[in-house]
Amino acid sequence: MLNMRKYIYFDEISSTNDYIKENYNNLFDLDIVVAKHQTKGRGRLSRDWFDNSNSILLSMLIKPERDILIQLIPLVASAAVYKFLKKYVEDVKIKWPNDLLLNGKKIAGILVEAKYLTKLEYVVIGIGINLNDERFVSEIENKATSLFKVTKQKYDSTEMYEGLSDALRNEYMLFCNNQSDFLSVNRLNSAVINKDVLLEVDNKLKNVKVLDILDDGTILVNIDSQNKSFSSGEITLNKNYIEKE
Ligand code: BT5
Repeated sequence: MLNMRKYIYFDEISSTNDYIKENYNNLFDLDIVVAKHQTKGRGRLSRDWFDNSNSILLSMLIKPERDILIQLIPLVASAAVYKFLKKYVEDVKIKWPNDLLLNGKKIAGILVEAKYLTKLEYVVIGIGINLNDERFVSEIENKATSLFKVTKQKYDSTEMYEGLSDALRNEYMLFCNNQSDFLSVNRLNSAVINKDVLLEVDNKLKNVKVLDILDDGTILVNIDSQNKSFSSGEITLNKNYIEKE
């Protein structure tokens, strides 16, 4: 059931994903937690998510009534972030499975985490979007961008939190009703389909050509002259976007 709470706000928190994971028993389906700053912001595989108190840091809790295909959730979130960003900028691309790029640089990342006991207990969708950042820490300065850097405008963070919350809840509810166009949004605006890229497979970088994103959320690539699909993996696009430090 959709409750009317807009979101739970913190000036500072370790990580909005961690807050939801620690408190999910006391939270409702579609509750959203936002923070101005995270002291332990995380990406996938324990990587850091950096912020200068200038970005959107937001997580949404899903308490599913029935099982959902979890590997589709990053793509549902990507479609929501894509639609949200397109209100402000043109050249938004989705780098499967969880990055949003502007002019080839990363403007947003998505971290989906889930807990299973006897069934799927919850899913947390965490989203970081660089908003008013004028510069970044040295680790990411060559590969990150913000809405400010591209449009030279500053954005009201409350308005942006609310806009992203609406976009995310809306996309997820459409997904639950089988009405979401998230797969076609991911395909049509993909940064990787029809590109020769590097894909990390078993800790090795392989040259592959990306052919498609399949209906189950996996990526179909041509690798060693064979077509294979992968459910997760790191893709490196070009010298502007080097995922491995
Ligand atoms: C992600 O991981 O891109 C997921 C990021 C999710 C962050 C949100 S913020 C709200 C919620 N609470 C959390 O604690 N996390 C979520 P991944 O694909 O693993 O990418 C991580 C990599 O992105 C890092 O290793 C850096 O190279 C790069 N990176 C870190 N901070 C960045 C930033 N602000 N902008 C662009 N790139 C960044």
